[in-house]
Amino acid sequence: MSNDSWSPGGTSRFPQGSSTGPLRGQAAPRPGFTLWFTGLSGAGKTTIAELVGPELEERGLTVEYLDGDVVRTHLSKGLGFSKEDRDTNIARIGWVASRWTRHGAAVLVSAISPYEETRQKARGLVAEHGSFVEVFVAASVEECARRDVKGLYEKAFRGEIKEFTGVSDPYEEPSSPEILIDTEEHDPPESARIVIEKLAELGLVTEEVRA
Ligand code: ADX
Repeated sequence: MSNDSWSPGGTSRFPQGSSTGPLRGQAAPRPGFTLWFTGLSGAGKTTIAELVGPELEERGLTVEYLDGDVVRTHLSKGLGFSKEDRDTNIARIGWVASRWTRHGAAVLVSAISPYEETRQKARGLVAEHGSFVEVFVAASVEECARRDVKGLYEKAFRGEIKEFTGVSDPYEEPSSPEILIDTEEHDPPESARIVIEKLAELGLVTEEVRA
């Protein structure tokens, strides 16, 4: 090797802890990934993410959650549900997800994210640093309205909430998600299992927790 500064005993030109230089004697950082749960309100995005998260932690991963409802009380406070505001919300979530992904975390995003093009932009940001795994959490409007966990569908049908996704606002289904879960067919634990199995297939986690 012409530059022997990386050989054992050599002196690194980079200060300890520099994010730009290799850290001698340490394994390369594990690439992170973002699991992007998209689907109607009430389809089960958050429920599944909250089951998958602990499974990932048990496998030694650092997990961060970015949930639309929560993000809208902080980073996206004040944004509404026009296309422009939803796009801004998703762009922000995508950007934060890409930063965490860059540091090797497993990021669990749960947001309706109704527009294909906007999800694709988030994918592009994350893919610069790690894997983007789109999870389409599918359930019909009728089923989500039947569940109506937050009582919002009833209001939307009465016209008391405008621009409500699936009722009076569009939802563009993902054209080629890595994972598709029909939550009318699978209960939450089964759905979480489907996600873990796919992550294992993609080589992002081990299927079983190592003892
Ligand atoms: S997104 O379209 O920008 O991705 P996000 O996931 O952050 O939406 O927020 C959706 C949540 O906001 C829903 O789960 C619901 O609790 C609430 N909400 C309030 N108004 C609306 C609306 N008009 N359309 C959809 N969700 C709404």
